[in-house]
Amino acid sequence: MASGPSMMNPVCLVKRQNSQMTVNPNALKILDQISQPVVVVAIAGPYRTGKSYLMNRLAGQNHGFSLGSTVRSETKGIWMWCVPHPSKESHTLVLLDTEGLGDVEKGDSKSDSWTFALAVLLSSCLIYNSMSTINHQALEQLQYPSRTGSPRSSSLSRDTLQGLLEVHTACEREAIAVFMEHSFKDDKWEFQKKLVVTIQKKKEDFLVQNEEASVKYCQAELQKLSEPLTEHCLKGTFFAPGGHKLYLEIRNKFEQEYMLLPRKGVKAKEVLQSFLQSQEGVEEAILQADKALTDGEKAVAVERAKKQAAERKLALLKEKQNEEEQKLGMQEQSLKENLAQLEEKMNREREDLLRQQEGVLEHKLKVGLEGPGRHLMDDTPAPWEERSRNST
Ligand SMILES: Nc1nc2c(ncn2[C@@H]2O[C@H](COP(=O)(O)OP(=O)(O)OP(=O)(O)O)[C@@H](O)[C@H]2O)c(=O)[nH]1
Ligand SMILES: [Mg+2]
Repeated sequence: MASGPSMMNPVCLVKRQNSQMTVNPNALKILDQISQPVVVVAIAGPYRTGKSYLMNRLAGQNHGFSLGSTVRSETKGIWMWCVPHPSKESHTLVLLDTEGLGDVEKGDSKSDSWTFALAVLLSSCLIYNSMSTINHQALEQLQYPSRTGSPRSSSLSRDTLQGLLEVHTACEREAIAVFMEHSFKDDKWEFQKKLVVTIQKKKEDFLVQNEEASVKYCQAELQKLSEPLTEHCLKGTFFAPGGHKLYLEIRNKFEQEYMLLPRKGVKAKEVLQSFLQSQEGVEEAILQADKALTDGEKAVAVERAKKQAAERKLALLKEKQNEEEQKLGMQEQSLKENLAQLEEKMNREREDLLRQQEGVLEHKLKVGLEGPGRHLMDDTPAPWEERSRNST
């Protein structure tokens, strides 16, 4: 049969001395001996907020993780207590109590980050414990698990506009969901509008950054690949009979190499186009200087070059139009996403309100039927009453 835990008291799992953290081998041995499935619950949060107290209660005990009676932080490092799971049979509950964050006497915020990161990574469920409201610093720290947990990479997708917009849509959906979860009394959508503007601005910044990165990369690569062309021009090898044919061969090879280059990004064609445009005069000069060609052949070659240039311009124009349409489509989708999530939130709130009203009604009916004073005579304390009695 799978073996469960047999720990009378918690043990230190990760010891912290200044900024050095070490794992306690004895704690690892205890973990090794557990063959049952485990549920790992870790608690983290500001120092002196009752974390150890709460973990003792989760273990079904009043003692265990040591509680401090002064304002100095009590728990150091990470402590572990493996107990039978209270509701899941043949499961072990691994409780991890961590050192309080933000103790100025410790004077080392790096170990705070390590403690918090370890709590996030080791646990299957993380409790963030704090007194009163969650402050800005807490929110910053809490962003960490969502960032590590997200499978999406934050690096820019430089290949296509579509790719970048897809990443943006997923991020936007997440941002709106977080906003909806935390917003309240935003009756005139004042804050939601601000969110829309902020997200839009961020998206535009990213698009600009993405374009700039692409231009920089393409220009550098183009410079390298076009070296043979430049060298021949400088040496004058193109300005000889058969020079135009040689020029076209080398230029086509350069174009092919450039096209095969990976990860050029959104500005690949535009950068190539402006390079080829700058070459139009050069080609014309080489063509006119080429004595191996008859006037008729030269005229045909000029026409061909003009036609190719016009086709390239048209293709680029179409692509730009396409991109504008994609951007507009995205804006529409963003608006829809905002409205859909807002509607969902309003429906949820309406349902909650209805449930609350039904609850109040039911309670009133019950009190009315049982007669006044019944609830006053009932001296079984509610869980929260019990806790405040114990702790005062
Ligand atoms: N009144 C009251 N006291 C509490 C409550 N929870 C904990 N305490 C008391 O507050 C003191 C600090 O609690 P701990 O559980 O040690 O706090 P902690 O967050 O683990 O502290 P550090 O380990 O130093 O970060 C102890 O004396 C507890 O008995 C509570 O809900 N109400
Ligand atoms: Mg503690």
